[in-house]
Amino acid sequence: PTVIRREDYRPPEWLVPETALDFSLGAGETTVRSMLKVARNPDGSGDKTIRLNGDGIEARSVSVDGKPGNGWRMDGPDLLIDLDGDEHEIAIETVLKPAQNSQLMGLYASNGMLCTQCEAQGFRRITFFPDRPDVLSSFTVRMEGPKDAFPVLLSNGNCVKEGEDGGTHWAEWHDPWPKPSYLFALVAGELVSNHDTFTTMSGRKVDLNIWVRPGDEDRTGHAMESLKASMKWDEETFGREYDLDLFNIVAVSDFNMGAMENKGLNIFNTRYVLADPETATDADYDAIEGVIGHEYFHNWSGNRVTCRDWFQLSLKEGFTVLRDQLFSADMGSEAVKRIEDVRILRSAQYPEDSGPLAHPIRPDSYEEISNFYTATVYNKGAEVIRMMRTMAGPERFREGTDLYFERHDGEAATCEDFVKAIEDGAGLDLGQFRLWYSQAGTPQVKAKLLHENGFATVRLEQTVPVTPGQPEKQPMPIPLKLALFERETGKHKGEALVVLDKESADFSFKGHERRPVLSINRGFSAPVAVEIDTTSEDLVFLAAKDDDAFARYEAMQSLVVRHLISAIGGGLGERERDLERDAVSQAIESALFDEDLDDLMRGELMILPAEAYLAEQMLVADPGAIHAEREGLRAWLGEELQEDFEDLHDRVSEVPYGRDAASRGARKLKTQALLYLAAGAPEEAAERAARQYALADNMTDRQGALMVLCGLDVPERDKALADFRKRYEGNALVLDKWFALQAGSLHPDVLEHVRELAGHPDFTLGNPNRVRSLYMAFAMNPAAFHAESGEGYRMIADLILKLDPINSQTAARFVPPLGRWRRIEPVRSDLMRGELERIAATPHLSRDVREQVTKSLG
Ligand code: HT7
Ligand code: ZN
Repeated sequence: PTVIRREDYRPPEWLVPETALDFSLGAGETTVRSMLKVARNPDGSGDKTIRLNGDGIEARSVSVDGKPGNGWRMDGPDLLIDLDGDEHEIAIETVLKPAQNSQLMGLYASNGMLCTQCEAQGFRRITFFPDRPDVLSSFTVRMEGPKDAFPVLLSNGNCVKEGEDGGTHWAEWHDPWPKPSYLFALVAGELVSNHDTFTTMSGRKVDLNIWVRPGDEDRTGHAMESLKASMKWDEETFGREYDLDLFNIVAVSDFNMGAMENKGLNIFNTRYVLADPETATDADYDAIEGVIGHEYFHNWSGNRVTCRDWFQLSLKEGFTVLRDQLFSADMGSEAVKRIEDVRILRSAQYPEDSGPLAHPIRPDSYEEISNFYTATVYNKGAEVIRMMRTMAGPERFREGTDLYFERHDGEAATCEDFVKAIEDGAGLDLGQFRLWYSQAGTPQVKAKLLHENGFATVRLEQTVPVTPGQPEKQPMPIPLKLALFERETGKHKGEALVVLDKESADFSFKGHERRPVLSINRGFSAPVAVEIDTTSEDLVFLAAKDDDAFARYEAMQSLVVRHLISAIGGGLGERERDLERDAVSQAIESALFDEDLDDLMRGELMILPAEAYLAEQMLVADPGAIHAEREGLRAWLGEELQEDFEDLHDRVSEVPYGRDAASRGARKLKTQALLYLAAGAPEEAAERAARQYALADNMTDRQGALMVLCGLDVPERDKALADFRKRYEGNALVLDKWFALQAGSLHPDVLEHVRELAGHPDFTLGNPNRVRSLYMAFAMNPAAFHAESGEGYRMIADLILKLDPINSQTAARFVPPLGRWRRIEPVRSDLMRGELERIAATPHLSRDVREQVTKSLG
């Protein structure tokens, strides 16, 4: 396999100041004529050969400076031409078959329309080009096609000319902003738009369109509101103004990821555009707001300043995730958003960091770049930048980002450029901090509180675990916010920020006559795992009293994690277990009745730590034991607090539907309460859930009730499932939920259900949303995936092999769950490894799957 290394970066030999593309569109066949004005790069080595990347395409003709010729050759998939002068014009014709493009990279057909996906290396599936992010070009795009099939023709920038000739029509688009090929986009199809406008801070009017299939326009209101809010927020918070007169978003049903930030023409998975209360949950609404914001924010962090090479991916993704997190926090509850973000980090990124695919946020090498669109690059990347913001404070951080945008506008930059700009602009010394970019692994911090002579001393020790290719690690600077609570008053004297930058250090605070209670990593100020030497009483105290919402949640989680881990390990006698369960029950009960809490936050405090997170706490995990103990605790709490949960469910069921926080909080609690009740007294709960299902006037309640019913072996289950399917006939996104609820359920027969669902007429491997809804929900369902028989592992391995030739990017995303084998008990571990070996032994694997499987076995 060819390994691409960061250290091998060389500037491009040739630049492409101008690109003109001419598309003759057809779903069966599309002809692309490109004209590239190329110029020798003064920073290159003087090589006279230009390398134009290609992938699965053939050149029908090539000419240089108007002369067709054969002075070109192929080098694998790439086209090479020797050029004598410093400037030339290269014309190339390629022919594509969009309807046959099941990989969904390059130009493809989706639901009758044509659309593109070029990041990271899809442009080379359209035409030959130096397909690397540091080659920026001015694009002019002409497209023509049958008006009945493709009434709307869109590309980046502005439409400068259009016309028609019989049944054919054409449009020419010009993007005034030079951009790398990965930001190119084209869409052609039968689309209708929700149109609005936004006036920027300098008074420019921008036309906004959200394009969808006819019939879907009524479900675009929330996306449009989110877009306008994003534009305003970026002006106010980061001083960034939009820079074109037009901003288009198109929703497509077949898409490998969430959305794509193409300049002036964002392309979205329908999932992150379409919503109304009847078909979208509160979580869907939040996700739409977050993704719309994310893609919009890329206009500056990604497009105006782009990446020099793909190793710098976190430069745009980590920063943009941080920006979208701050945006969502400002739009709703800051505390709840922080908790949700940490939950994602812990369940998706921590396992990555402790497994065979661990990599730094700026990787050193890759075989297939698509495999590096990871939680590490995105979410840990955001945490790393958030730490800089915490150390600098928001105002100085803003000075740093202003300097970054000013210095690098129009450039292809590096992570180092970003750090330097923050260092200079915010006045921080980030010398040692750069280790966060190069070292993988989640740092482990041990915290101990010592108390003597009125001094409280926080003793901290860090270790950074060994990860593949990184046997030795250096201590990292870890900014930790902490507070010391007086037991009697329940108050502290102010929060401190300490930076642990050595293997160990003591931080002393005077004026503590009595031993205080330590609250540490408040607000999750650093993406580390903290092991704190404290008592359950202190955790109960913090769970009830901490004034930092995240720390309060954390104390509750720690209390439960601590109990479950010792119970799973078999270290608790019957009596001890009951005592510990009592402590958990009391903590939950006090959260249920705390009048200072809003319901959204109350809902967070009720969520039990995920099984994947519990597994992370153990060197070798037994998924069966984890599942049994966690569900056992839930059932015990469900019985113990049955009346409380019933009262709670009754109370919140009275709250009418609205998009406000109180109403959303009520819905969150409704389903949380049902989950406990279903575990404690399944039959009674089934009735309650069926009632919630029947009375629901919104998808959050309906889906919540159905989720609970799906996990129970009761007659109400099948009835509700059949109703759900019929009620939302023809709505693909809701049908995805129907698949996912069954595959992700607690029902003992999930494996059988998934097998049956895979043969359902509505199931297809051609649509990534549908594949994820069935199989990712299953792979993330610990009890089913880790079935002792190994059938769950076999099912996912079979899927990978079947999906690989159809959509290798999506197939490769199913490898990491199997790659956890080293951290699983021996019987299951062997079965998991066996499936990986079976995949590895299969001929003709894609580069995507091969890289993930080889590394997972290595
Ligand atoms: N920047 C976008 C990445 C993306 C992508 C990458 C590989 C294959 C398909 C893809 N679709 C979109 C998404 C984002 O982070 O904004
Ligand atoms: Zn992004």
